[in-house]
Amino acid sequence: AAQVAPPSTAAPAPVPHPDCVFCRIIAGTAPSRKVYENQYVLAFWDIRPRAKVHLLVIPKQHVASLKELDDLSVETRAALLSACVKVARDQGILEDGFRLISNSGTNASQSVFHLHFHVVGGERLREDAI
Ligand code: D5M
Repeated sequence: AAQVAPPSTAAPAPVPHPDCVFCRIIAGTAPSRKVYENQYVLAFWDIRPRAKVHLLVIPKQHVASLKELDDLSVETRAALLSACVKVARDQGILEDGFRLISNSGTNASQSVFHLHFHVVGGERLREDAI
């Protein structure tokens, strides 16, 4: 019988963006403290934590910000939000509450132009912080 390949469920290989530090973290050419990874997303500690727990969740496919969200596959979009909740649970901050933030563009003072969600908690957060 002819061999028929099963349908592939693998995500397409991410296309790294030149000079993007988060693409270098994904490629393994820049260091990070990873906490979770799957075929769509990566989660790691923020280099400048502003709370006891401060993680970043990013898509492996480079897009600059939420403005480009629709350029990501529906699987990646779902994986991003699920990973944020999963890493919060794994860090033990789900029950007491946490904050999920994505700075997008100039008015939000976005500083790294690879979409990322800040997962922040582990302590009482000020209303105007982060
Ligand atoms: O936040 C960008 C965030 O990214 C900021 O909290 C610092 C963090 N950052 C920048 N470079 C790194 C590396 N190399 N590892 C881990 N975290 C990093 P924004 O929302 O764009 O203002």
